[in-house]
Amino acid sequence: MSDCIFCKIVDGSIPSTKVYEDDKILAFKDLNPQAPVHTLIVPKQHICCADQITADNCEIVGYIFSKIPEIAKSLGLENGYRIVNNCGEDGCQSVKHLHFHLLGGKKLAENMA
Ligand code: DGP
Repeated sequence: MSDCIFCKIVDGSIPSTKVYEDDKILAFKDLNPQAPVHTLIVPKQHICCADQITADNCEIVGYIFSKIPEIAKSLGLENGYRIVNNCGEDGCQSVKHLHFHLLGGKKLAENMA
């Protein structure tokens, strides 16, 4: 999508600090980190949010989760981490391209709401 920030990061027209990339997904450092390690993992295909995951496009979600252990290990998150997805207005999703926050590098707060 031409006006999507994360599509522009995927196509390289907006720079990012890449953590992992293959033909299907990209992981890059969050611009506004909320933890010592804060990486965003996005599908290269544009899916606007978790609410738009369907039987036709859900394979990429499983693929992302299959890669998370490898990405987490490369970031030194041997002691655990948190994966967060914000969806829609009440979920405070600010970028309308499906993404998973991978957070860690310290003991995270228990309260997520
Ligand atoms: P969310 O609120 O779940 O939609 O999170 C969007 C995240 O994206 C937020 O933590 C900040 C990050 N972000 C927004 N714009 C950019 C950008 O241009 N580059 C990078 N690296 N991160 C961005």
